[in-house]
Amino acid sequence: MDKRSLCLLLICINLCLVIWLVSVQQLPMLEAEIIADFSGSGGISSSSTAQPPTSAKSGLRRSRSQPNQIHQPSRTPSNSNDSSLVSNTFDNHPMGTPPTLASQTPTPPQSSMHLMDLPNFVYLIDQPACDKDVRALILVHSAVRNIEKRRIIRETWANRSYIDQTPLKVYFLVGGVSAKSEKWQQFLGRENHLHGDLIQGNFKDAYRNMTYKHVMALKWFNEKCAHAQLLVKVDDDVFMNTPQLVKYLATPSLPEYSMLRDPNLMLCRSVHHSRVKRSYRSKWRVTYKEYPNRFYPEYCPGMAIVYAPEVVRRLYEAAQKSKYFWVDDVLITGILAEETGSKITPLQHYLEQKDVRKLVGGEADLEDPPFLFTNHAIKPDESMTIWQMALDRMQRPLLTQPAYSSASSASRSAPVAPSANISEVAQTSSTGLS
Ligand SMILES: *[C@@H]1O[C@H](CO)[C@@H](O)[C@H](O)[C@H]1NC(C)=O
Ligand SMILES: *[C@@H]1O[C@H](CO)[C@@H](O)[C@H](O)[C@H]1NC(C)=O
Ligand SMILES: *[C@@H]1O[C@H](CO)[C@@H](O)[C@H](O)[C@H]1NC(C)=O
Ligand SMILES: CC(=O)N[C@H]1CO[C@H](CO)[C@@H](O)[C@@H]1O
Repeated sequence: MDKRSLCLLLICINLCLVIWLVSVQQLPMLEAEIIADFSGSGGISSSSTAQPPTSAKSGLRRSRSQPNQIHQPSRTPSNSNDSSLVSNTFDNHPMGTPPTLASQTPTPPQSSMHLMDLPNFVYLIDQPACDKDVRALILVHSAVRNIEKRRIIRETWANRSYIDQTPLKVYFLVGGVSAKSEKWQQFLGRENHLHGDLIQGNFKDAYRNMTYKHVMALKWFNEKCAHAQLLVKVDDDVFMNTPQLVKYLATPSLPEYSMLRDPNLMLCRSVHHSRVKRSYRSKWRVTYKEYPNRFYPEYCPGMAIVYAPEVVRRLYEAAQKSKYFWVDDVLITGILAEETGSKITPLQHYLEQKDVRKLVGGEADLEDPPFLFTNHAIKPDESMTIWQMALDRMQRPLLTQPAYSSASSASRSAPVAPSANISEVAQTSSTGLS
């Protein structure tokens, strides 16, 4: 009896010791990883094992990373390719007048330049503010290297020949590449030159930096598109049924029409009672410091979320003051939504993997059931097939005329630089759709 309880006590003490040791050692580990990260290959994927930033550690993280700040244009005026990238950005400025080259001078521009705990946030690639007729802004979260996914999306549900005739606007959000991957930056510059649809922040594009991207989406909408009725946030492996959204926006007799006008809308397939991953084996382990509770609050998985502007504003303001937590959807649509009293509206218009297979296999109709989003991990050929079905359904011969001329003519008084080249490119490279 006595021995037994003594044994138990010893085990307890041991356990406590182990826990304490692990928690104390996290800091030096983090430091080592950051040094390795920045002196190492500098590739985008090399950071995947880095510890997520927390507010307790962010001071350290910042002071270490600042000298290496990736493609901070104001710090690298000597790099001609960087400055050409920046001037390309300014060509797209809504007013058509380049700001007084703040990027070339060491003084930062006056508007709020921080994004959560990042003090020097800037857009490395930017787009003009939304036209008045934009009703829904669709921001697609994409990783720098997901060129193929962006290509498929541009060929299908975000095809400009279609989108430019609708009140929708689609942009892709990417992060920065490390200074050593300049080729990728040049590639992105060219991609944007062709398509004019990238928005790039200067935080490193990394899985554990997704919260920056999400808050950047809120920021961009808030500052450049707040008159629109909706912000749609999707991942680049989701098929978004854009014609269906257009229909809902334009048909007052449908219940969805009024649902999408709810000023408190935050629409998604929410997740309840999700347990926090604590396993030490998991690459994506969340520490107790990062998030202390056992379960997350109800939240919207990031793959597809529809926000009303008022909700975006509230969440953005809360996020700017919030401690960084790398699980972006939990932080923004769970924790901060709770904090700001934003409720989730359950999304019915959604296709599971098996429904996608049925649809693609011809066993179901595009409108039966009607959907706004598919599950994530959609395959290219599935996207192509569903888009072809959507095209077949729309009677108008949408895609016969030269791309982009009709829709953009009305609103474009500002000189948007690449438009001439875009149509050229679109015509010469229209090999894609089967
Ligand atoms: C800029 O990019 C071009 C190719 O696009 C390359 O030939 C040139 O060396 C680059 N210049 C600098 C300073 O990196
Ligand atoms: C949009 O669709 C048209 C017609 O199917 C196609 O020729 C074009 O390449 C598509 N646009 C893009 C950017 O893929
Ligand atoms: C996130 O971005 C910041 C700013 O660019 C960078 O210092 C940090 O290392 C990035 N985090 C990861 C995990 O790559
Ligand atoms: C590649 C290409 O065609 N570039 C053209 C883009 O548009 C400008 C101005 O319209 C031309 O000067 C470029 O030659």
